[in-house]
Amino acid sequence: MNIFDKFKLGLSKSSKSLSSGLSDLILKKKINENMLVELEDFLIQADVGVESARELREKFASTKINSKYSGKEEIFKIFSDYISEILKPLEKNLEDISTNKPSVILVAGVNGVGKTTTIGKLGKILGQNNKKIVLGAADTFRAAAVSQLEVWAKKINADIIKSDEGSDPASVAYKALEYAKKNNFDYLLIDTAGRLQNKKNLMEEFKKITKVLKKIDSNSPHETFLILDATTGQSVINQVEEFKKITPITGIIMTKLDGTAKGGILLAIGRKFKLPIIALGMGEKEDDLQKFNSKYFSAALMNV
Ligand SMILES: Nc1nc2c(ncn2[C@@H]2O[C@H](COP(=O)(O)OP(=O)(O)O)[C@@H](O)[C@H]2O)c(=O)[nH]1
Ligand SMILES: [Mg+2]
Repeated sequence: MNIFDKFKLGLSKSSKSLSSGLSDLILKKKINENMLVELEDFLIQADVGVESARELREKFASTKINSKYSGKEEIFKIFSDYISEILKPLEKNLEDISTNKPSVILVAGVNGVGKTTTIGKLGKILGQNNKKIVLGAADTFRAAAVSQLEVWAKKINADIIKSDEGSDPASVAYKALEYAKKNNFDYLLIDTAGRLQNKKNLMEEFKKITKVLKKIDSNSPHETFLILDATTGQSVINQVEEFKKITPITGIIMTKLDGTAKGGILLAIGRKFKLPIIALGMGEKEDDLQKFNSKYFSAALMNV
């Protein structure tokens, strides 16, 4: 399967609901004020965000389209062009982050969004061309979190640095970076716990992790990726806002796009926060993380 096909498959639920909804609205009704209001409502329901819904409505209103004669593709293209316009500047190439040795990537996000799984998949991508990967198990809150990361380390042939359940996450991060540096690793990916309900603790934890990493390399962590679960809908907006207060975010990875019909949420996030988008999770397996590509995303979402 080529990469575009993977995007199409991963976004098929969203694409189906968005494109059939739009077809119903645009092609079966006359373009008038009522229809435009319906269109905006539909887009808001599809989780693209209120700003994007309004802008899309305006774009559509100002375009001279005679629905009788225009092909569906032509109309969908207006939408897919808008999506690329917003998301293209946010593409961030994974290869560009490898200028440090080791490059330290801290992974943040609330419980269950897919942090550990994404670290495994990301490690597989970054480990191509014999790059050496080590994982730091700094989610010491649950023993299961460490063993889950161990399974991934084996699967992708990476090393892992861990400690006992309940031990200090910052000390794991420190040990992991020490190890990565001494053994000439290319990437260190650090897993963290995501108890956002205890924001003060989480903030302290991130502060401490960052502080000890800087003792070894003052520029680290080089990246902090926030993982967002697309199936949780509008609450991801709140998660970005909260995590931005906790630690500087250098990129976003959205997971579980395969499990939702509301993949338009990526547009809402992109439009609102303008944070770089690194990759998209479209399944649970090791090859189910795709580097972000705005063209593929918009074309797959709009089914053009
Ligand atoms: N369908 C689907 N499931 C995912 C994806 N990413 C993660 N998951 C699943 O989400 C669940 C939680 O993932 P986990 O990595 O443990 O989340 P964490 O608590 O943030 O570390 C697991 O069952 C994963 O297999 C994805 O892109 N698609
Ligand atoms: Mg985890």
